[in-house]
Amino acid sequence: MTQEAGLYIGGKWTNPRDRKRFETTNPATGQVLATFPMGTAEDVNAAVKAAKGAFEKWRKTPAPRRGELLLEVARILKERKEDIARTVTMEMGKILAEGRGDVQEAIDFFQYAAGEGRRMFGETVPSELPNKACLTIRMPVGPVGLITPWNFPVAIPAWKSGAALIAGCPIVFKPSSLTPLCAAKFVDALDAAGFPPGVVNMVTGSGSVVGDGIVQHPGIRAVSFTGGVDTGRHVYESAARKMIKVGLELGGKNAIIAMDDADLDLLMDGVMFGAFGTAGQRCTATSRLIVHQKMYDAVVDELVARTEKLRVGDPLEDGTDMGPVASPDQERKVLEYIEVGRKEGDTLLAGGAKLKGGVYGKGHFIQPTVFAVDPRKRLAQEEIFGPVLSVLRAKDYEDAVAIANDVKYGLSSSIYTNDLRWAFRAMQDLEAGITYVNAPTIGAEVQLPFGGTKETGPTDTREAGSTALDEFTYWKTVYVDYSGRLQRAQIDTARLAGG
Ligand code: TXE
Repeated sequence: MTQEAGLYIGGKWTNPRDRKRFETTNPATGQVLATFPMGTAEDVNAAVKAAKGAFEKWRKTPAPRRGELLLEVARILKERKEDIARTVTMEMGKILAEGRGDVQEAIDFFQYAAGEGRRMFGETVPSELPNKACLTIRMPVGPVGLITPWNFPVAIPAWKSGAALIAGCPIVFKPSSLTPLCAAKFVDALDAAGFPPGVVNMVTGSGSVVGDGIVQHPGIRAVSFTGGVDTGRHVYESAARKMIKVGLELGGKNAIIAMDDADLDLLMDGVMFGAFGTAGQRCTATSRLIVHQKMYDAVVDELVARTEKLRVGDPLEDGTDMGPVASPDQERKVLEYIEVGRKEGDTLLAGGAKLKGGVYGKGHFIQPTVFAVDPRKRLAQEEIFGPVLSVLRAKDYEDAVAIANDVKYGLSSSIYTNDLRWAFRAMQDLEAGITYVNAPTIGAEVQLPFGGTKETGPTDTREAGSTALDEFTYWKTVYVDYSGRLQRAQIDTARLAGG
């Protein structure tokens, strides 16, 4: 049955009748799952107004108390995990084990962020003057906008909202129009936890009206965005005009380097998971495999054999390795890239076609695909965001690193080797926010910073980890003079206590 869902503003679900509606569908079956209102500028205004109204009370709620609400969200998500995980799988097509992982990541992050409420450290620094204290405290920036994509429809909203809420910032959240049902179920868990009205708000609708409206609204004091590079650049420019903080995470062209001493089985397990997990639609997906020439033939043989064995099908069914891509647009884009590979003369090693008929008849299923590619070709340079892996040959370590770094993105990276020299050099040499050793490019844990360099996004913000608060807070410096007289920094020279 199709659900009729609504907007969440000021602590209430509302379903304005006069809004146009859009559908969210299952990419495996074409079935319509729910309809949502196309939010308007008025809805954005109402949500920002509610968030502004809630700010004073929320920022003054002691952070450990805010943390208790976050723990409650984690508990509720745990209780609802299976239902939300199935919604993730039905709404965007990742296999059920990965759908459960998506929700688990949200639970993990809310538990982690709750603890930040009891840390939120500042610094105490000595003064150059006697009887004077100097310290720093974190200040919440105010209401914030959270704009999220469809590929982690629960985990990414959780990373952003968990950090904003513990910092003391009310949120106005706009989910991707491909996954509003996951977003609504996530917001429903926040609602059940009992945040004060206005602290949590969600408006569904188009990027150009709701997304842009949030970024440009004068009441929004920071924006956290995950999505495509072009949209991210636009958000960055708008945010710069308002001089507000902005966190951007815009994708990658992540590589695994396979050195000649790599353990072949371990490498192949990692490559298959990294390249074809979530049908390659992760910002950290392994989209390039750079192989030392001495290993190249053995790796390619094994890669082709394993890729051809992958079971593509119903993502809800046990035993399926890969589901559909998330939407008709995703399907079109991935098939276009496969065509680019053919036209540019890359060697197709496996897959390369849309799957049709039978269980595939109504869905967006694409064969897991492998091409042998030269480093400057488009398949080796551009983010495909689908189940297409490019294999490249390298002469030696230096050549492999040069190829790995020769792209415009810098999110995740990996090296498989048992030689400490290569492992430690790669940690320094790879231009990326994340480097794995003997593990694929995916698998971030919530207690560590997450983000990239180059066109993946500005390096001054990082989601997750102890850095998560930086996106939503600024530093206040406090001087407390308890000398009882005017003391002048840099001018007074008698600096003995009581002097
Ligand atoms: O992204 P968009 P899409 C990449 C990936 C994918 C491509 C397109 O290559 O194929 O982007 O995906 C909102 N102002 N990534 O179309 O359009 C939009 O409604 C403010 C990589 O989904 O960037 C959605 O909520 N917001 C990525 C969000 O931005 C706007 C994950 C992302 O949408 C807006 C997803 C505007 N003008 C896609 N226009 C990753 N880094 O993992 C749209 N939006």
